[in-house]
Amino acid sequence: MASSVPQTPDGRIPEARVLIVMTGGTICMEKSPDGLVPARGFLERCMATRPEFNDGTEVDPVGVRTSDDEGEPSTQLQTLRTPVSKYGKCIRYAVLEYEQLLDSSSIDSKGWAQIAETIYRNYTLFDGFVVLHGTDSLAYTASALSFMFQNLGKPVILTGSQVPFSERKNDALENLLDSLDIAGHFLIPEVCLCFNSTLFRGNRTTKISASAFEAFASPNLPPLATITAMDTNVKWDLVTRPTALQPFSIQTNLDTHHVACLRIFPGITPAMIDAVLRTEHLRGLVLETFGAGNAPSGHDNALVKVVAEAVNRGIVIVNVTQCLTGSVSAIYAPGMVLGRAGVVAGSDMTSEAALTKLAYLLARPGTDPWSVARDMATSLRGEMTVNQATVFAHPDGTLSSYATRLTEVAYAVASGNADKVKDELRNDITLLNRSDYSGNTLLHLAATGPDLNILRYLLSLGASVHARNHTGSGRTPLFLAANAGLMGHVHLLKQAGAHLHAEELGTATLHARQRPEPVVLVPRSRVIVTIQGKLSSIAISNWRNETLFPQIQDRSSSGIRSTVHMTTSPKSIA
Ligand code: ASN
Repeated sequence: MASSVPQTPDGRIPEARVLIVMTGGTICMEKSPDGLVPARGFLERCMATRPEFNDGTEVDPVGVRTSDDEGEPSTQLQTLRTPVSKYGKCIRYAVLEYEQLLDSSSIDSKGWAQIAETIYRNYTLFDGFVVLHGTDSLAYTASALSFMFQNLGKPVILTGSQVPFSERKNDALENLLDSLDIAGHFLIPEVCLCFNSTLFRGNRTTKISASAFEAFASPNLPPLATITAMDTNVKWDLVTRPTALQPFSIQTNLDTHHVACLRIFPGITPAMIDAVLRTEHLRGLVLETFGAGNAPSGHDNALVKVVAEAVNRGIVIVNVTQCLTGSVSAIYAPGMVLGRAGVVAGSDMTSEAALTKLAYLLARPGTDPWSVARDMATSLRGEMTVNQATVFAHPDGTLSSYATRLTEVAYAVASGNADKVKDELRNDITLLNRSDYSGNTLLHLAATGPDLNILRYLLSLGASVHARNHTGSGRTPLFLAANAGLMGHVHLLKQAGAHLHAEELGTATLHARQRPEPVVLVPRSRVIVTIQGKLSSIAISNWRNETLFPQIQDRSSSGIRSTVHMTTSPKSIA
């Protein structure tokens, strides 16, 4: 990623749009005679007055959808803009505050549905989302949302704080700033939890402290990113991406009223477990067991018997460990016996993930206990570690060898060499969502490339349809395909959830144009151009400048920026 991105060709600073959704929690709380309670007006009270969050520019309000009505956004919200980041972007954001702000101990599946609907309605209007939420049930909300969002293609970053923003020494400012930065700069298409300078996959988290700033941990998966004053280090090889050719959708109903969680303890009796398992209409139980998945067996195996009977009655029972790290496996006899009784091994899932996943799966139409049990043992959103060999090697080499590999695979995409594309990506999947200096990813190239199968292949690997390059307001692959009149490409991208960004709407026509705009790579070569009417050529010395449009910027040594026009189809004359 380029360390600094200059203005767009028309002189504007690139902008990302982020919607902040305020649900309540300590982050927005104020003191009251009854203790800390959520307070309204977060944007004005806390953000507008801080230079980190407000560069002082007057920005137009932004339209937000607050109801299911399609069409024009119904609510106009005050908008602020951050100063330019070191990534060369401003973040333009609004805060959507819910009518009823809650301490998160009162947030349940109704609140999860409300958040999911807000993001779904406003999905095409923003580049990313930040959800402000109390910490008490944050890991549950993060887990639930990860399942409720199907084919999520944009970052959804949940955060909160242990100390209110209004207190002099707090963790709210940093958590919010980090979350906003991630949502505006990094296309991590997951539900994440950002806390204490660390970005976690949401469904891997658990709250580990009632008071420390280090309030969350992800015991069985390293952080997706760590944030220092100098840098944000994203572990791209850990990031999951949607791979189905389906647009973003949500499932808002979860069967939370018919699932339960039970912690095994020394002395627990089979009768106690049986009583829980006979709760009226119970459909699923998360059993928190000892160590690698063990429960007291006793002499007569009575506990296993009540469990086996419940499984036979159609109750899905999932075995997760009480330990913070490690996973359930059948290495000990008691664990194996539970497995034989039909209990699903929950691998290294947290209780939060297991419970919300169970509620999600049980609410899917046409399910039966068998298919729920099967899917509980499958990783749906990266919530559990599945035993499989590493498919892709990690990037090893130096920056230059990485850039060379990126150039090679980019060439293969642009020239329709499907075998080469597959080979390169099989060796190094992290090339998939990398962009060049112009912000173009492989998908941008494939969107105007000659081979529809390459486009399909990249989508099947999870290439992001929402990546925006540095042309104009930031062009998406869909815009380029539409502009080039490639209707097959347009159709496929839309199937995978692509949409035109708010600022692209009205600029692109989804109809064939006579002369497509070329996107061509010309590394280490020269292209013929005219500069102010004179035939000329410019050397393209490295791969960063290689994606050409009919209009490109010449940053020659004179320092004069002039628009250069192609006289012919751009072609390499290396
Ligand atoms: N009770 C608060 C909540 O979860 C705790 C917090 O946010 N730190 O809403």
